[in-house]
Formats: sequence, C-alpha cells, structure tokens
Amino acid sequence: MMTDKPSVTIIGLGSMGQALANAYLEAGHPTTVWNRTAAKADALVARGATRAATVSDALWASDLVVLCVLDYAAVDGLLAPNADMLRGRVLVNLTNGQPEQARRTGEWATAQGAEYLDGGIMAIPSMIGTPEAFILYSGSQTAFDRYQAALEVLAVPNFVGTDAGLAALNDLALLSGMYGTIAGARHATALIGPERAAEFTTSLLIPWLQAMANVLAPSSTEREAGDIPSEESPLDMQAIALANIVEASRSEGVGEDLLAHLLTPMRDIIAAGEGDVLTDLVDAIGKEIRS
Ligand code: FVH
Repeated sequence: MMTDKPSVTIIGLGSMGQALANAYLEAGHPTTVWNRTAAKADALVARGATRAATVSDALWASDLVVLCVLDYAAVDGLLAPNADMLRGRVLVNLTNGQPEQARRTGEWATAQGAEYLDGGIMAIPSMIGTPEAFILYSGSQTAFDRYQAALEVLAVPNFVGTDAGLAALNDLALLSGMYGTIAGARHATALIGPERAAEFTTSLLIPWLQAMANVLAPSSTEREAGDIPSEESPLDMQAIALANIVEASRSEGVGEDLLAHLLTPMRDIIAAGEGDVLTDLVDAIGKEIRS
C-alpha cells in the first residue's frame, strides 16, 4: 500500500493498545504491532497490520513508536534489552505512570538516541478517534511538532510542556478529580438506595454536578465570573447541611468517612472568621491538601 502517512508501531495490545492500533489502521497508516501475548494481534493483522515477531523488530519497523502497556515495570522490561534499537526513533509512551517515572524513562531513551514524548490518555478505549478524547503530551517539542498530525488520529493532542513528567502529573491530577467525583457519586447513590440509584443518577445527580462545576474554579474572582454569587451560599448554612448528610448517612448505614472529614475544616474556618461562603471551603480544602 502506497501512502505518505508515516508508519507507526504499537507495542502493547491490551484494550487501549488495540484501540490505538485500530485508529491507525482506519486512518491508513502502515501499522506494525507487537504484544507479549501474540494472539491479541490476530484481529489487527487480519485488518492489515503487520505482526512483529519481536520487540526489536517492532522498534525497527517505524520511526514513530507508541508504547501502551500496563505499567513502567513492563515498559522497562521491554525497552532495556532493546536499547540499541531506539536510535532515531520517536518513542511515545502512553503508559500510565508517575512524573518521575516519565522523566527517568525520557532521560534514558534520549541517552539511547531517541526523542521521547510521554502521554496521558484522557479517554477510554471506545473514545479513541472521537473528538471527546484528548491526550496530554510532554517531552520533546520537536517530536510533537513533527508528528502532531499522526497523533491527532488518536485523540485531540495537548502538549503541556517540555518537562517529560508534566503529562503524567496532569493525567494523575485529572484522574484524582474523577475518582473524587466517583466516590462522591457512590456516596450519593448509597444514600438513595439500589432501586432508585440508576434513575436518580441520570435525572438528578448528573445535571446537578454539571450545574455546580463552576464552584471548582480556583479563585473566587473566577467563580464569580462563572455566575456563582458567593453570598448565596453562607458557610454556616453549609456546615449544617453537611452535618445533616453525615447524620443521615449514619442512620442509613452508609459510610460517613468521605464527607465527615470536611466538617472539621469547615467549622475551623467559621470559628476563625476566615471565610463565610462555600467557596472559602473549597479554597481551605485546597490549602489543606497542599500542606
Ligand atoms: N483502558 C482504559 O480505560 C485506560 C484509559 C486511560 C489510559 N489507560 C492506560 O493505558 C495503559 C494500558 O491499558 P490497557 O487498558 O490496554 O490495559 P490492559 O488491557 O490490561 O493491557 C495491558 C497490556 O500491557 C501488557 N503487559 C502487561 N505486563 C507486561 C509485561 N511485563 N511485559 C510486556 N507486556 C505487558 C499486556 O500484555 P498481555 O497481557 O496481553 O500479554 C497488555 O498488552 C495502562 O497504563 C493504563 O493505565 C487505559
């Protein structure tokens, strides 16, 4: 097949790697694939992908190499024995990890003669290739600029800086917000009970959380720009509501820990006269978590 689209290698064909490889095949990129469990490549090969017999062959096949495996132990185990194949490659590592792991891998790959981009995928596999999916990248700006069009095949690319750890940092921060929201939502549906949980989530919880999203803005000025007048939500009123949630959770047999720990900082702020609106609590929680 003749094409001017760059060849790409995908290493790691779990549920995310499969979606990435399918997106490249769909977009007409010559695509080479490798996975530890070789059978996971079968369907992709049937659609036109080239199967690499070894990691070394996979690295040899394309200048652009996308790595998406379970964790950094797997990344290290795959790359270290094949260090001599990295020269001249752009290595895009979309494996979830910590900023320091990304920096360390970036420094190591660069020392082998590769250009390194770390990435944080903000999507689930079925979202890959849709406008809702975005991927955070950090590391080599020149590699990002050279391959931006190819990266757009997967998701909207968002370059967050030349420090290779920044994509992981932003990824983990976004996931932290997501897990906190999920935990709060689970608490809400536990209070409602299993029979009504699904209907409650769709008709009430999701619209409520969407309507309140502006309360997250980091400064009160920005929150006011988002039309949340502070004086409408006095903190002493909120403290009573929060105490009611904790008491109701207790009497309904629902774990109270998730929200009970907010009562102390809230009462401290009120007692110290340091704030009198809900948004002051948001700031106080932010400071407490940082310290
Ligand atoms: N799936 C998702 O919703 C999330 C969305 C956001 C990004 N994550 C991250 O993507 C990485 C891969 O996730 P995944 O969903 O593809 O995960 P699995 O389906 O469990 O596949 C894991 C692949 O990793 C291979 N692998 C594991 N250990 C090793 C190893 N020691 N050596 C070589 N390969 C290894 C595994 O191979 P196999 O078990 O099929 O042989 C799969 O290819 C991940 O960082 C997510 O956080 C996904």
